[in-house]
Amino acid sequence: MDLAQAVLAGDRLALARTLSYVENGTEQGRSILSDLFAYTGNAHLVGVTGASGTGKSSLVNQLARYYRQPARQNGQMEGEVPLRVAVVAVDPTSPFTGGAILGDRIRMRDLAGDPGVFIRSMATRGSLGGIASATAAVVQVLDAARYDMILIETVGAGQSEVEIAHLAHTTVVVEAPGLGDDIQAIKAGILEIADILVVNKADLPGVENTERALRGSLDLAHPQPHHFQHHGHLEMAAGQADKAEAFEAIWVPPIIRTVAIEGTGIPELVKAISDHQMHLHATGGWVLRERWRLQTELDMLLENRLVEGFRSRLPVGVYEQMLEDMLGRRLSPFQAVEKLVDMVD
Ligand SMILES: Nc1nc2c(ncn2[C@@H]2O[C@H](COP(=O)(O)OP(=O)(O)O)[C@@H](O)[C@H]2O)c(=O)[nH]1
Ligand SMILES: [Mg+2]
Repeated sequence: MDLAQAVLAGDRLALARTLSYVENGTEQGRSILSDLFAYTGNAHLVGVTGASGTGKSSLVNQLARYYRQPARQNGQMEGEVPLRVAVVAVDPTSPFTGGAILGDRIRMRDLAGDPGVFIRSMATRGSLGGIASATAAVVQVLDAARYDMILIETVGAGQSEVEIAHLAHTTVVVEAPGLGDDIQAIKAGILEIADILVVNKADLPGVENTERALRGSLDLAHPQPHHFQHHGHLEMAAGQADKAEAFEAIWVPPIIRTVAIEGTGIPELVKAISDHQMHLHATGGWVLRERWRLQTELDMLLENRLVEGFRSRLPVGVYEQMLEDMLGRRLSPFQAVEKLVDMVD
């Protein structure tokens, strides 16, 4: 049995090996990915992002535990088997052996014996673009390996989260009180990508302030549906059905309070995640996101491939020379690009 078949058959060792090949971008990894791709597209990908220390790993741990409960208790239909859960931790700010990941490992230990859970920390070397495409590939393998929920934890630091968020169907942005006056998500502009907002550490003082600040910026981002909600269904007089439909297509990110260390608010968060999934399916948003996700990946790979190929065809030293000429203000960046492209064509 080859490695791809072993992954499809649920062999964990084969899965771990495949993930390493794929993460390292080896030829073998690419070939297995191509074999597995037809089996992807079933998992619900949930990104969990926010500043360091807000409690993302603790939340992901609780979510995984929740999804693994017998079906009746986790909100699924009676008789259904618990969901299979994979966790992918991406933390470029901490070295692979660093404290944060070690802490995550300890937290995850109680999940580690469960065959329905698979946990993977990304070895985050290389460029952000490289991390994003490696994460996309790892997620695909887990999807093909029939994990229903794939929770992707990333540290909120700006543009890189936006890139990685493109991977997910549902993006959960985590805030916590007491991390300074500014709301990290607003500062980094990641509020725009939030489908669900979590105010974790709701046991700490300042939770009201954090929630109020989030609500304030949400109102700016989603003025219409909020207005609609305020005036309730009375506004839905005859002739306004079109308007109602338009409103229904808009998803207003709910704000959910949690205490991850106690498991408080986890059922509400699980419900919000499942509501969002249903919303996406009901509105056609799921297909749009799939397209968007795949387009992001295609663009990323195409860009990497073209730039790599292009650079390898440039005569040695030319690129550096262009840079020197730009530094000396003898060439504009546009001129440099034209010259480089002409040289290879
Ligand atoms: N008081 C309190 N502490 C929490 C809560 N959730 C997480 N923590 C603690 O906050 C710290 C950072 O949590 P962690 O999950 O590693 O955050 P991450 O960096 O976002 O992944 C740890 O010491 C957790 O035990 C919470 O709801 N309340
Ligand atoms: Mg963490």
